[in-house]
Amino acid sequence: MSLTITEFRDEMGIITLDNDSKRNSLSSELIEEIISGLNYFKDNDARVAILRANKESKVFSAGHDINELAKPGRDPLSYNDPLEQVLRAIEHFPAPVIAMLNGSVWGGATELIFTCDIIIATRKATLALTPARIGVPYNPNGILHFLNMLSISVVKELFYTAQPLSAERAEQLGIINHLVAEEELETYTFALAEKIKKNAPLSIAVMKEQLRLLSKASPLSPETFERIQGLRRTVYDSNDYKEGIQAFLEKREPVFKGN
Ligand code: YXS
Repeated sequence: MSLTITEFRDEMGIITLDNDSKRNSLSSELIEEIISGLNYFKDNDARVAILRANKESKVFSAGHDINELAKPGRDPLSYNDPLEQVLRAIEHFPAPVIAMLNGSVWGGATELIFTCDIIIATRKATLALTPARIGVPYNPNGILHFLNMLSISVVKELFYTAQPLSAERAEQLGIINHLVAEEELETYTFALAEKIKKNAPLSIAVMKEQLRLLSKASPLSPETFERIQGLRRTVYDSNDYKEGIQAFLEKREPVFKGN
């Protein structure tokens, strides 16, 4: 049974997350469908792609599928984790990817949205960063995605509180490009997509890749990288990481003890 709906017409691809019973949580299966949809669009010279959920979905995506999080002792956000793969698929997709939001976004799905090129949302959209809620040590590339878009004080607040950011505040902070009324969301998004389609695709593709390369151009010495990995290991080896996952699966609030 498909977890997404993939459409392609007039050089525009649309991927609709369609697994509301599991709040569009980013399972490896759902991620595989997103990546293959993007590959199909690329093979057919799409000039723009739209990533959305169903119209009536209250949750755009609940983030990484917690059932699939690496067991304690292994890095939950390693380079080849499905979430990291879909983030790279969006970053390397040679045309703009527009996120169309009308519901709440959680955890790794918030990074997925930040990785998109343009965000159009209604007031029902909220964005939450949740590693501290689960006991996950977010990864450097992921943190850099947020640091490239926000002041460090806002990034700290989002990571430390794990509280959802309102659409209004996200627009004020420049995360959401356009905040529109619910009844206008589709027409506004498709109209913007049409404007992009009329422009030179090679120019856009190369500017998108330059923006990706320049935004990541922060040199890390091997020693710094290894120190970060060592720090992250103390977290994903911890009892708190185990407790965060267990609490979610048992549908109860976690009790973190700092070890
Ligand atoms: O019990 P059933 O089978 O009906 O399934 C429930 C939930 O277990 C399931 N579900 C998820 N399954 C796997 N991974 C998830 N992230 C996930 N979220 C939800 O969907 C069914 C309905 O969930 P329910 O009853 O809670 O729905 P609700 O409408 O009352 O509440 C919607 C949410 C999104 C507020 C709630 O489901 C929720 O808080 N979900 C977890 C959000 C979250 O903490 N996501 C972070 C995942 S970890 C991650 O993304 C990164 C690793 S990190 O943490 O580092 O950012």
